[in-house]
Amino acid sequence: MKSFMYSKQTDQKWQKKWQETGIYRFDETKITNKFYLLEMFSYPSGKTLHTGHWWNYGLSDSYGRLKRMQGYNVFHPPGFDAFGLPAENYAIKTGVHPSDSTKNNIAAMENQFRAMGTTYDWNYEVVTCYEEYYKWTQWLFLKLFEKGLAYRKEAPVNWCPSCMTVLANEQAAGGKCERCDSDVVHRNMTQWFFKITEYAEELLSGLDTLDWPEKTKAIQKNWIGKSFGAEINFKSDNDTITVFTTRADTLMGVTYIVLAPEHPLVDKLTATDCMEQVTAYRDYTANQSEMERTSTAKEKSGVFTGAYAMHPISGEQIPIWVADYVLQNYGTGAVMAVPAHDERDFEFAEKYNLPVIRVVNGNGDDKSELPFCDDGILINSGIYNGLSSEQARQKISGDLDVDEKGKQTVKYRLRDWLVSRQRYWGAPIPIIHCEDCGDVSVPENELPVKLPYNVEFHPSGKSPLSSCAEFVNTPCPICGKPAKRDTDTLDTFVCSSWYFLRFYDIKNADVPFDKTRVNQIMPVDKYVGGIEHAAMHLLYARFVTKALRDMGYLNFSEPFPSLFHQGIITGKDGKKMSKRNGAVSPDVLIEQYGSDVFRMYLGFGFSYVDGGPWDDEGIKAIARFVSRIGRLAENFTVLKAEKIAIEYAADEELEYVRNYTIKQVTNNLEVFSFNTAIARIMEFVNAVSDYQKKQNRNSIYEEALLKDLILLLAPLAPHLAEELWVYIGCSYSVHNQRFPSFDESKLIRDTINIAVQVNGTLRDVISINNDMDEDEIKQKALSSTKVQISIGGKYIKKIIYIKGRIESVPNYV
Ligand code: ANZ
Ligand code: ZN
Repeated sequence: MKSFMYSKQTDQKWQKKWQETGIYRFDETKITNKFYLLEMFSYPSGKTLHTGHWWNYGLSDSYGRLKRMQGYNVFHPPGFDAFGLPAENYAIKTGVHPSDSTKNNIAAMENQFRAMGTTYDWNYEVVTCYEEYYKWTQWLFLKLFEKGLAYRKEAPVNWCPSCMTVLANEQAAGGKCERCDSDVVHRNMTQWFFKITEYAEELLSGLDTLDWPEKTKAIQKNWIGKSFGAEINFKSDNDTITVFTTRADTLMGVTYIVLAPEHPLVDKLTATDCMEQVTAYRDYTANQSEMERTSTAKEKSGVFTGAYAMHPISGEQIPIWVADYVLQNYGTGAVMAVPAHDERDFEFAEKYNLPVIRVVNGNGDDKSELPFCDDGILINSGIYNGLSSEQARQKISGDLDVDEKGKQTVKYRLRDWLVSRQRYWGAPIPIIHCEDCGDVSVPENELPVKLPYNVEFHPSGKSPLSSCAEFVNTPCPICGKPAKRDTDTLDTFVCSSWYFLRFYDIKNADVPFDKTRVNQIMPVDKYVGGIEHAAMHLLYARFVTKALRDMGYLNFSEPFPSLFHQGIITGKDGKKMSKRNGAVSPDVLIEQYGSDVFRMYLGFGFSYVDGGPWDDEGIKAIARFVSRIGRLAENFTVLKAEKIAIEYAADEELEYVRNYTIKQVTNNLEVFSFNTAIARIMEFVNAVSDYQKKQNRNSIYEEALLKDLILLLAPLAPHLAEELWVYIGCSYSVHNQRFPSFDESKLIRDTINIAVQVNGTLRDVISINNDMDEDEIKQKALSSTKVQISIGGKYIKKIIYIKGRIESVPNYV
């Protein structure tokens, strides 16, 4: 008898065979049966895969293997998110050009993914920094630009002084740079934005249709931040001033109104004797930028117009001022000023001696100093006194609506997505700036705008590309005059906002994806990745999908209807994994134990949803478990050599365990609960081992048991299962077999134990037969001595029987 062996050599043997036979090639002819499994792709930033990668990609692969064995045509493509700061920072650290280091890193990672034994079909590999990919990232930019969904404006932006680049709001949440944790500062710069706000409502309402973790939906919902503001009308003679406010609750505290200097009503309303100073003030503000005007540091200024407007509730006459801290292009260009509860209004009122009326107290009647800008409880507001700010906003805007004096408006917290970066390692923005023609698209047939190789990429705060004259200077595509290319590159989140659309048409050189093909393969049936992307990648990808749908390229609205987040494996100290805190390189463990021992160890040692701190203590136990399985197979081959049974004879007790195991493992794997699945398989191994100790072993039955065991193992230990499968005499490949199914009827046991309670206290456990009806069960419960004693001859008020579980006999005293 040949003894059973599993090692790293086993892995290599089968990896070679899988590659030769193309077993994981996606079958394009069976597209209607597709199952698109995708993991959020990785950054090729370090040199080798660490345990975290094995965790993310190895176990998700096990899920894909289950789907294959359930008969799905699984589409499981690999990819690399190769542009962006991690690759660039790595290159800066090592002195190697980002393009070279990235290519090397990708090659090393590809090999390791093979060593992991993944089901990736390498014919569909996406690498975002290759020209044939970023050409289409640029195409996406141009499509959005043509649709008015990409635009350029000067804006206060988040600037990371350490990475020397701007960041999206999402990357600067909490005032810290997402990449390096430095404090983010604000700068005014001209930047490119994607108009994600245009889709705010649909991004919000679409969440209801998604099979996503509730927590993630809540994060997106909160980030989109739908809230209700109000527009309120103040009458002034024959004109109406409409103000926009988010604080309708402070309406009774309004002491003046401010119009932006450019507001069209300024000329009309201003009293003759005030005209001179109003005109002078307007000239003065005309020379200032939006930034200067809204700077909090700047001293407030303004002038009185000599006109008044009527308060919509009190009917009082409110003075109308002109001031530059109100902007014409925001809201309605007019503000109701409430100095008691707004910083700017307070400062202004102090300076010009305007009244300050407090209308909101802190909770618990806290009369803190003014201005008090939080929500609280209303005072000095007539019938609204005592309401909370939130209640008052609803009530006041509701009341105004009835009289057509105002209405609720919707407001979102979501801001447009800032996509330009002053960094080298990204897709150049395909725009040419011409003095005469403005911002001009690079013609589609000239894409890609190639990222030049010889550029000083160390960060200086200026776009590295601006120092590259050959890149910058180019004729205007419209008028032919000398013009300049945009020198910013696209945020790497733009690359990943559409990559899932490219995989299935990776070789297409004419379009980013063929419409028919993309609609066949999409949406992704299961998306697996970390929750840290909840308000970034997962939001951007939804936006881009909806925008492309509206341009007629896609016939679906959501790219990822079903999402799973794995937890995080941390270092021994609970912090992000690094060599220092005990992260053992997978290579070492694989060398010693083999890939499947490592994969199963990760699956068994940690809960996939929760993750946890790294600990390699238990890996030996998994290695022993693998040897035990090997011995079961050896014992079987000995039996088979000695005596072949003539007919199949099942062991009744074992049939229960077998069917139970199959049911549990299937259900557990469906929800990524690898640890419980492996625990059930371990119990099954014990049961089979007990069977092998019996005198009258039946070889046909035993073969059936072992086959099921190997099939159950196949998703979790793909090389080991392949080796076992062939070892017991079956033919290649175990991965083309169906996952075992179970017989529900075998799970009903003839006798079951049920608990009997009296007045809610457990008194006895009785054994009943499956075919007993309710009356018989009640009789049996009452005949129990223990139950009799606790009832003590008292009157029984009610007997409740809950099927298969419990009987309760409350008595009446
Ligand atoms: C009355 C009020 C009372 C306000 C109060 C605030 C606090 P966000 O949240 O940023 O949208 N506002 C409205 N239009 C403006 C404009 N064109 N230029 C400058 N400021 C403008 O800010 C909305 C608030 O900013 C509005 O709510 C308005 O001031 C001001 F205790 O109205 B508020
Ligand atoms: Zn031009």
